[in-house]
Amino acid sequence: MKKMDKKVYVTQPQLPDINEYMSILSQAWDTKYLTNNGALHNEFEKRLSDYLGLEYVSLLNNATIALLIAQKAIGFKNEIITTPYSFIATSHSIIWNGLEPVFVDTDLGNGNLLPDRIEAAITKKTGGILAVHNFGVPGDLEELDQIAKKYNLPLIYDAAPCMGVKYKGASILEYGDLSVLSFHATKVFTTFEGGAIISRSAEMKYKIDNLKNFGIEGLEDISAIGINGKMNEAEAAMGILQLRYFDKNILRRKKIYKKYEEYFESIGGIRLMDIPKNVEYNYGYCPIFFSDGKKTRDKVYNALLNENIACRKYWYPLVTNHSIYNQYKKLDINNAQKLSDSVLCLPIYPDLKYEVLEKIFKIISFL
Ligand code: T4K
Repeated sequence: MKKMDKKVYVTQPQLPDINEYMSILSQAWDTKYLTNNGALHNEFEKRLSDYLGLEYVSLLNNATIALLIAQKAIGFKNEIITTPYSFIATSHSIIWNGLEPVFVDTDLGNGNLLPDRIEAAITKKTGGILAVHNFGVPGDLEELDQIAKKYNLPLIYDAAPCMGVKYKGASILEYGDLSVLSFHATKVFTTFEGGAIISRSAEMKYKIDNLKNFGIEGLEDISAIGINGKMNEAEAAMGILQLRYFDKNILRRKKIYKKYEEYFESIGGIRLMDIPKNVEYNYGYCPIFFSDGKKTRDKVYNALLNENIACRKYWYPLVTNHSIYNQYKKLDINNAQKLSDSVLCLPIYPDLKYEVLEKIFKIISFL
């Protein structure tokens, strides 16, 4: 089999003509205003809020800082119930805030926290829930909401991969007290680095905007121990540009995902994640799960790599299997372990060539 000439990555950002970007960025050149709530920042924030149909949007420099700020703003304390099946930033952010993560299990369908496991883990020490819309697909949103309300616990969603995802016809970001988006280069929508926090009130947005700017209230007044979480003008210009093409890009991703779906349905033995019918997905990831776990997963991973096609085992190892996490509390997390041992994320991005898909199918069918 002929190797791919050029390395194929698990993802690639979608970049329009650079001149289009430069013409937006030139505004910052004209004003020499590069950051600290510049005109492009404010324009992107407004356009994003309109696009999402959500009133309270704050732009940040990345989702990790956004997670730190969100937890401070909502008042997370003591122990935080969270998932072991995520990118490491989810649980790192809890520990960076001086809090203790408590890991509970996920479902097997799409890797989201199981509401009954969350409820069973709640104690007097519990001071918040940090759930993830894993791979951008929601879990049981209504039930999580009810549990958070019943126990009076703040609920934050790490919605890093969720730009554009809809649940029951509206943005998935409407759920929880706060939601955090990532605009990293590996996400469906990118501002190089970047992120956002979606809040529910003008007061909360004000608090978040204050915390992301060192807590500066006025020239001689600091009202909180803030941090530098600001999005700069170059990133905001990119955001404005990305919004122009975003819907088209999702459609192109969807076509690729459907090809994968058709192929895996035809061969059996490998399943894709559960995407509920009431979800409009952004096709940010194409994870497949192998019924016999690591054995075939690793074989396929190595065979693809050998042909210059780089896939990723998101999320392997499980967060709780890193030795630096030994000291933190985990309950029964068997499903999460199973997912971590059997997942492979295949390349998916708007420019991905169908010939690459054909190649991937051929490699898999030979094994
Ligand atoms: N919560 C969740 C659930 C997350 O998934 C993430 C981030 C966060 C929180 C935190 O968000 P941020 O603070 O980053 O905004 C990446 C990203 O660094 C990370 O943002 C992302 N999740 C995570 C899933 O993946 P790596 O180390 O796997 O990325 P890397 O550099 O290996 O890139 C993967 C592939 O993407 C490359 O093989 C090629 C392609 N690529 C990458 C970059 C950076 C490009 O084509 N262009 C690029 O500029 O972590």
